[in-house]
Amino acid sequence: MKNIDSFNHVRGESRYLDDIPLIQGTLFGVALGASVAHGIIKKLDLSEALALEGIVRIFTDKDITGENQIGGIVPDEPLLADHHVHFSGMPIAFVVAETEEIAREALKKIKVEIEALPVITDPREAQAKGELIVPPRTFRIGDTDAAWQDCAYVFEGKADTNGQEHLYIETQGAYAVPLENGVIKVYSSTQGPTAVQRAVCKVLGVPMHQIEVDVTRLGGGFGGKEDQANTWAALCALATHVLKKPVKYSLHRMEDMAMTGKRHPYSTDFKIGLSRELKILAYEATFFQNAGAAADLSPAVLERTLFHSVNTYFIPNVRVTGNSCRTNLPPNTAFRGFGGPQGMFVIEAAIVKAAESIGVEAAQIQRINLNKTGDEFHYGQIAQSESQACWEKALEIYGFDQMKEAVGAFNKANLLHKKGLALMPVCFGISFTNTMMNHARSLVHVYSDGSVNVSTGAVEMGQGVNTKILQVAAQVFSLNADKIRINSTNTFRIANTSPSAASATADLNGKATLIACTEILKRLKKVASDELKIDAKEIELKNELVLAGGAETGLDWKRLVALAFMKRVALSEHGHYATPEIHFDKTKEKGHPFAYHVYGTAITEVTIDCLRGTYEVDAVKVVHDFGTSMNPVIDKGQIEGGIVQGIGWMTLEELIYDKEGKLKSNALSTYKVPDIYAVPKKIEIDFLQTEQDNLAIFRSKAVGEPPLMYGIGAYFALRNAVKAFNPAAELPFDAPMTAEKVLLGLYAGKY
Ligand code: LUZ
Ligand code: MOS
Repeated sequence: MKNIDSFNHVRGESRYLDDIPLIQGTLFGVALGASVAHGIIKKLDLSEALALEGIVRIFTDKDITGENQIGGIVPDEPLLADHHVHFSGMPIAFVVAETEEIAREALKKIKVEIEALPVITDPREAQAKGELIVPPRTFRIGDTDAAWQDCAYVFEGKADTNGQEHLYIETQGAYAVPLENGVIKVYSSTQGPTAVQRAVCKVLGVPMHQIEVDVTRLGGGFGGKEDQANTWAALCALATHVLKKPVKYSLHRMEDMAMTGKRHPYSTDFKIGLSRELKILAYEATFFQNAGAAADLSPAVLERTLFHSVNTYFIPNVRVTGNSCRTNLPPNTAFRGFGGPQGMFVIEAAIVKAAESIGVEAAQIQRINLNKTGDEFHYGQIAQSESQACWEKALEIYGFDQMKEAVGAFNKANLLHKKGLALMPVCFGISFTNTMMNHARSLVHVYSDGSVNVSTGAVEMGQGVNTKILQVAAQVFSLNADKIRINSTNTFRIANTSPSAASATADLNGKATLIACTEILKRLKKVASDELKIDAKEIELKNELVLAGGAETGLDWKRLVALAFMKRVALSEHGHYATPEIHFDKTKEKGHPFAYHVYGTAITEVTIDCLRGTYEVDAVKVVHDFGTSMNPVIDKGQIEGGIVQGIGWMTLEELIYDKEGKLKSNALSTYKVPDIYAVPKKIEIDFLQTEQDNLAIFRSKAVGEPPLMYGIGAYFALRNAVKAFNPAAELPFDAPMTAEKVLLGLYAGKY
């Protein structure tokens, strides 16, 4: 079954926020962002801007009718700056005008004087000055202090990863429309309709039943719209609340890049100890997360870094500590992987450091330390592992030994081009780490004509979740896809949703849909049983027909539904699903936080040009643990996209803030994302289909985030290629590995 949106997408008919037909009288808002990263607002002169014809109003913090607060986990983020600005791009004022052009014209006429204060951009500096968002957390197992003595090898080092711009194709935006009785309908490009509803209610000072948030689909989210769609929705809704007019704001790309947070950069110290047989006996890491100027989701992101800090290895003695450091960057936020990739990069760097120092291949250390079913993670959960299965299958089906030989032969034969290989095993936990967020609801209506309409809390952002939810309803009712529609995501239909995030959306909302459909099916079977005078246990729906004991009954879906309606049987159901079994005790930092883990192994091969430092990714070959994929086409697309996005983070995408906290890489001319030339020449994906039961919908494991981490393999493959040219190069673990860094590495120490 292909993605149900594919037809509309290729015809340009899919509707995004900016495609919503405007209501007469709509006004247009634009936010004014701070021009410095830290300072005190001394003067804000709006007079010249207000004098422009067509300006309706300029909102500042003084105009907020409720609370000037949009912080989620920690209430530390004003919607509009009061006296203080904390990051460059922080919204100071919201201009509302009759046209967008006038609003943008007015922006230039606002006079702001800000007295600059010292700017911190480095998380280690922030930590040293006591600027932490929340107290540090430490996860541990065993006793690392005692374990070092048993180690034949101990290595220490530092590993840094940079941030990443989400670059969803559809920028952030919102459109607020007044309904009657003070109700406001907010169209928002958000992964979290309820998060938007909460933020709007807080800022306006109104109850949640007054704010309807509606989302048809997003042109990408990647985590950037889990929390950070709130700002624009709150600004538009505030203006609508005060002016009683529809207000829209759809951000320009450069505004979006400058004002919104990104993946968190991290700087980390590590220490790894191994036995003579290369078993990792102990591992320690201290993470310095660059949270930016406010908490946003940083504490949760940091928590996932700690969870995934040993990747897919079993290590008996672990102590990992995370610091969430307050700096003067825009608040960094969720990004596909949610801190997991940052944690995994460090353990992989530690393994490579150990391998290079001992003089063995990293793959040797990786392989013998892969976890097995029954091993305990440092946070207490017992692994149900496919780690070795994925690894061994990848080596075998892709002929890793031959690949290695071929690369060796190539490197012998070529002076100015070198190839590098790396293996990247991955293990990613599925569930929100915050246990209370793991529930969802689905509202299923069967109409009297037999057509079906499903609403859930899932937001379609290109990942295909609506297709999967439709498949659930189609399978339970045994209907053709064309009988089923998936509604927009709407807070008046489905309440208290968790954001579409954590790779868990299809599982949570799919299971709620399964529950609702199964309940309706039970009633329909009862109707058929009464009508046919056959035991309900004998009744089965198949291909829109009602069968009894496998034989046709003359009753079909349409007639059965009509009959049920005549008999006044409820044809709607609201299903609720909460993930069972999961729990986590933060006082002990132990528990069973994940419904299950997703495993996989990627082999990456790259070629570098040793004159220019440029490179190509020749191939990424993966064995991925899908459980039993319910939609191989969509799942393959997710893996391919994840790999490319991960490679981008690890190689090309270089986020640059200057010392003043200003974003220099603020457009696509200065921030390089993967294009068609940068994607691997070859991507092969093998489905590890497993039979044992799991908590995924139809046993089809979550696929959104795990593949991003395969991209980490590209970093280490490039490193190996550089070493093939210049074995003496001292290369810091400092991602991304841009062409510039490759070039510096190739000639390091040579001239
Ligand atoms: N969002 C969140 C996430 O709020 N909690 C999580 O655990 C998570 N994990 C991955 C991606 N987004
Ligand atoms: Mo996400 S990083 O699953 O919003």
